[in-house]
Amino acid sequence: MANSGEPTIFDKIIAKEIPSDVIYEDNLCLAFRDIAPQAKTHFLVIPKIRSGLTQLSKAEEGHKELLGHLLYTAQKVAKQEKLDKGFRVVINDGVEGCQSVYHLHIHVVGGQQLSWPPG
Ligand code: DGP
Repeated sequence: MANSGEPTIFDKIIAKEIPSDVIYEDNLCLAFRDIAPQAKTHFLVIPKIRSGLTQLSKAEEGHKELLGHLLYTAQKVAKQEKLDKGFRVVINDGVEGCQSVYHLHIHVVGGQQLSWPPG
């Protein structure tokens, strides 16, 4: 889907209008398990208020603090999930980056040996 800035499925997850397996929540962000896990552990960290951040490449100066918080939260929840041997953080951006939901999200995958490079 193109980047329209329209509400996405993640707005419904934030509003608890559709169920999700939430594993962390604070005033700024939400972490929940991906519906189509690509590894033994796969969760997403998303801002609760999208504030123009449909994708990483739309980031502006004013988003820096939120971006830092999301990344900090990703590693915090990785620890909570006991990904002690390592994990991978991915942000898909745009069409060629295979982004499908236009509400910024950080993928965290792990819980098994990963390979590199990705496809
Ligand atoms: P991306 O391709 O980077 O835009 O990743 C979007 C991810 O969102 C994808 O891995 C699947 C996940 N996803 C899409 N819809 C839902 C949903 O309704 N619930 C959950 N938990 N995850 C979803």
